[in-house]
Amino acid sequence: MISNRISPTTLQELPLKKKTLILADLHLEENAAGTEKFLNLLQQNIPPDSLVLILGDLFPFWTSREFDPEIGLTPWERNTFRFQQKILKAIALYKKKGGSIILVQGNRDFLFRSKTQQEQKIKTFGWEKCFDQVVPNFCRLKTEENSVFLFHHGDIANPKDRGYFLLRWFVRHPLLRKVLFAIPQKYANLWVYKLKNLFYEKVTPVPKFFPQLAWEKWAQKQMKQWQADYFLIGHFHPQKMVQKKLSYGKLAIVLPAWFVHFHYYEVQSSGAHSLKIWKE
Ligand SMILES: [Mn+2]
Repeated sequence: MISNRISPTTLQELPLKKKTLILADLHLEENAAGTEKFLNLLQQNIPPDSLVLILGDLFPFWTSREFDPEIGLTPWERNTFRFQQKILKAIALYKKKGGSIILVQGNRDFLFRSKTQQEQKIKTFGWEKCFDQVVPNFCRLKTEENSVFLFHHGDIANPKDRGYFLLRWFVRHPLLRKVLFAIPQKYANLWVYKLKNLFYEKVTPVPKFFPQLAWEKWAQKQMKQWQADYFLIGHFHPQKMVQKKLSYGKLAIVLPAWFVHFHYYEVQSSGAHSLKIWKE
């Protein structure tokens, strides 16, 4: 029932750059190595004419509304908000200097802000300052040699993960967004943290196992629908990259999480592609 209502039907085409760096599941936290490496990646050594593609779950939990850390929050929560603002500002600076960065929405990225006039009166750290695009579902990249790379966060790969389907439907619901923008800041702050605790600690903790068969079936279907040669997702945090050659000679890939060993995938405009580790 739920899966029908939220079945993904949209596809966004990505601009082809000389290099596309795909980072999945960053889960950026304060004083974590993954955070330092990510800031380092933004601050140096990315060649011009490249694209950073965030494949979902930028933080353990965040929304694009600029909450007031001084209101109604515990010290730990205040620090979390301040930390996130610091990272978002670094991303905004990277973009301001001419970098390209696109976010594929994961199950931990809440983007409540829409562009209606009413909501624009609410103070937000608009995602427009940080990302060239935010992709809600699938996106696709065509290389010079016409090979097609398809991307998705991957949280709907396993139909048995009812919690994730419910979560996805709920947090993307326009009504929830309206409510969270309409109520006073103090209550919005608290509600967001209540939602976080409800969903991420009780209903859907980090996936415990990798549903190989469900993923293969889903990947095959999506690759056929979107005419892809390669299909990359994150979400499942495998220890090593998972690869599956599908029956018609196409390749489905599950990327390891960035925050573990700083893995990312690189696709060049020529079509050359490989898994790499950020060593700076
Ligand atoms: Mn995820």
